[in-house]
Amino acid sequence: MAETKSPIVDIHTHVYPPSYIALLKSRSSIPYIRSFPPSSSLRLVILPAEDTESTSRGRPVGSEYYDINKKIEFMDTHSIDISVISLANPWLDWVPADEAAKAAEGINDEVNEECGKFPGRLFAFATLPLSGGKDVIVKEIARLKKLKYMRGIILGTTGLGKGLDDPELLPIFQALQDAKLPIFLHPHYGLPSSVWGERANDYGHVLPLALGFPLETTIAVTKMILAGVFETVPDLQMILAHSGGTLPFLAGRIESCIEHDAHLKAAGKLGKGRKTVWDVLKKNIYLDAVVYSEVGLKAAIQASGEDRVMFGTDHPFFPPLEEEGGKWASVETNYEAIKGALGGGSKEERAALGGNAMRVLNLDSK
Ligand code: 5CU
Repeated sequence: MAETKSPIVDIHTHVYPPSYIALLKSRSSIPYIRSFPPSSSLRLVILPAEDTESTSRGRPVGSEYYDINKKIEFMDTHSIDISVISLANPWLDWVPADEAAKAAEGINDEVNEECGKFPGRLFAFATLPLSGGKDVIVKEIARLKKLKYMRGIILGTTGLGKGLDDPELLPIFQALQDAKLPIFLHPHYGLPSSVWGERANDYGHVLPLALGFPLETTIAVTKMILAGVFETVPDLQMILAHSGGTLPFLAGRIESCIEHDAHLKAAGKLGKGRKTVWDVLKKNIYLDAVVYSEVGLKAAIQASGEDRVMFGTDHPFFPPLEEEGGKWASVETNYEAIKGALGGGSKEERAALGGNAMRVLNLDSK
């Protein structure tokens, strides 16, 4: 029997829908879009560390950030069959509390409609109205079940403002578990600028993106583990951006520090029933394959399992610096890492490229 071609699925790919772009253009503090004379070209400024008077202020922003046809073009260029799109950072974290419900409804409906223009090719992770408070968030989670193309939600690391170990988040995690909506956890805030030192502006975006983002994710998930979130909400499913930051590499150290902590022992937190970091990695966590090297990807696969890693691109971020047309080196590097780590043509490679995402995100049902 002829083998059916297995689809390639990109689970880490962003959009700023047109209404969000309009909002960004109306703002003058982060996040915002504007030009900086004498140049007339627009720049998108989103990261706390990049709002500086230098060439590292923001990034050029073109139609690839908001035009859904450009997403499809990019997918075709890179042989991607299906994309699970998500609003890019910083989502709706900054929206005033009384506007959050309406903003999330609007963005989620708009993204769902964009997916409907290309049935079978686009699905999405929704955005939560985090600043609106628990009731508003839980109501939106219930509404998401009625949006045809939604397959989970994207979340930053601040939660309701106090981090993901905040007990007030438990009903929200419970609602997501009950609705079978996985969390795509994505960094934005990095580490405090003081960590990067006086010459940080000389180094462009490298420090916050290469180190700040992955550490932010690692810290957020470690705090959830320490707070016992995965014992309280045992079937919560999370997909971690950037192969879990540094979590696969540091899991052993984190686990050892937990096991040797007298304070945790005295508080009765080391007893039977505790899920270890390894348990959480294998039962609650999926990892994207956006790590740009075979070494990092092998750590991710060893930590969570080859059935728990999923291809991603981070489009429209990391385009080639010179306008070249054609394929993006950032995407090709991730393809190469998957091939190198799992073997070209193997069933494990096919699973990482798309099979795992099809199964976990239920992408067969349109
Ligand atoms: O290049 C960047 O700043 C980013 C970003 O902000 N978010 C993201 O997902 N990837 C890259």
